[in-house]
Amino acid sequence: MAQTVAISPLTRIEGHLAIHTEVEPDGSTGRFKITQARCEGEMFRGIETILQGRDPLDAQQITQRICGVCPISHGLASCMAQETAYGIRPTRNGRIAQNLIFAANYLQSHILHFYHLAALDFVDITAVLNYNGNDPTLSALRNWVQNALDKNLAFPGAPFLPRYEVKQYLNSDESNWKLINSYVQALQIRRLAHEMAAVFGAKLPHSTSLVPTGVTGEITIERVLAYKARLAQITEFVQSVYLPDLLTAAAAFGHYWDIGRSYGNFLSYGAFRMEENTGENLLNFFPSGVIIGGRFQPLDTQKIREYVENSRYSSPSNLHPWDGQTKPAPSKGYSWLKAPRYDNQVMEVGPLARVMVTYLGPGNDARKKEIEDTLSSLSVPVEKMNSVLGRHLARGLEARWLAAQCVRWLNELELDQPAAADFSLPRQGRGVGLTEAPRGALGHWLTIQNYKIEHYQCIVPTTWNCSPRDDQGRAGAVEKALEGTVLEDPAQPIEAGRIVRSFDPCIACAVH
Ligand code: NFE
Repeated sequence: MAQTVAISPLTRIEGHLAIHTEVEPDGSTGRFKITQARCEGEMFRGIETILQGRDPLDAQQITQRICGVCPISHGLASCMAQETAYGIRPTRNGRIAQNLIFAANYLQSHILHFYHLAALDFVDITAVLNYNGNDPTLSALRNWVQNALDKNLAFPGAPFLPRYEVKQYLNSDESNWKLINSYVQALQIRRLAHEMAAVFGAKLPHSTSLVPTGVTGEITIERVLAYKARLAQITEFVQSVYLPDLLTAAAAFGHYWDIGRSYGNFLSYGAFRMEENTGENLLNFFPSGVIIGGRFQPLDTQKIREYVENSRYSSPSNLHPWDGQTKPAPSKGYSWLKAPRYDNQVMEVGPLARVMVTYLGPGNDARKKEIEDTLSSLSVPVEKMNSVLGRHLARGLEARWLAAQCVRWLNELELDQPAAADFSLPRQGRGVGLTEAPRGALGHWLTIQNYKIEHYQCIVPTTWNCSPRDDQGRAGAVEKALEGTVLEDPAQPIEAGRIVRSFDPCIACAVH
């Protein structure tokens, strides 16, 4: 008989997300299969509405407040939307300094996701109970776990349960212990990444230095060296801790190459500008493009629409973001996320989408080879990238590529040359800023009238991934990835948690 399984709230993500599923017995196996899934974004923000009537220059500050995890991507999308509206371009130093701030935030975000959000789905944290050294963080963690066990409190791996069965975790003490050590080390590495972003970004999480055309600070040798020293430590961590830990988890949970498959349609706007230009169709370090039916197509943003049939909005459905509206209707639909679609298709965005666009699109031969070499070392065909483990692996590859590229960008900075250009605001104009946040395709669409923001719409990565059903009833990407999944035990739906977390959702962003 059909029953419902809910995870509400889903923890170890950003923001408020509930997952409701219907499950049915999977033959006579004693297991259950998800037949339908609903992703419910459970809050409203209204930042697009707050922006109306404000000075356009406020936008890169206000939109950064959409999120504390990926603020730089919002700041940059906003700066680029303003650049196109003002008819200006970044300076060389400005572009590179923005890339360096952004890359630092990416590295921080991917490491955060793997260790501090996702890893506890795979690691038996009780391995820390054997710790008898002097490290204050590990000692505090051990005491916390002991206290939670004594009082039967919720575990970070399963707040809706005392904890999962041990069989769900890495099965060797050595691996669990190694991952717990890395978890603690990763806290320090993320701090370094924030410091590294602040070298050119002035402060984090919400940078005060981002402006259209570049950054407000100067490019000095002290800043270059401060960034470089931190980058060396982070690169070392990515190479000798993050990637090996990722491969340990992949080896132990190999069946997750077959779990969490979405439609296989991928979208990337491209990110990290490689030329002093703005607007659409730029030369980017992460390329833009679309994969539908396994084939690459160039990006055409005219094909984007947002649907609201199942969303908590009374605004018209099927609008392009130039015309998009945000009118809350709390009693309608089942999610505060809209449902963006590209050419009428449901798209997955994020690291996996970028890796697939890199792999199936033109150029980037060295990265294509790296993808192939990594997969063949795991004996996994590229088709299996569309999975829980594929999403984790894509983040690891990106971290390696970005860390290496930052060295080149540092070398390309021109000391004591301007890091931004002068410009004046037009009375009216409109502009679009397209980039790739760590979690995927991010667009800001801006219209200016009488020197004020008349209209502002954002379509955000998690809005794509965690969207509810659209007007045609098609499930969003995460909903699709859940459907068909077999749960060993519906009372402990760890498979569903692992699938949703592999997308690294941020509902604060998604509802913006
Ligand atoms: Ni709030 Fe974000 C990223 C953006 S996700 S984390 O990465 O934009 O929707």
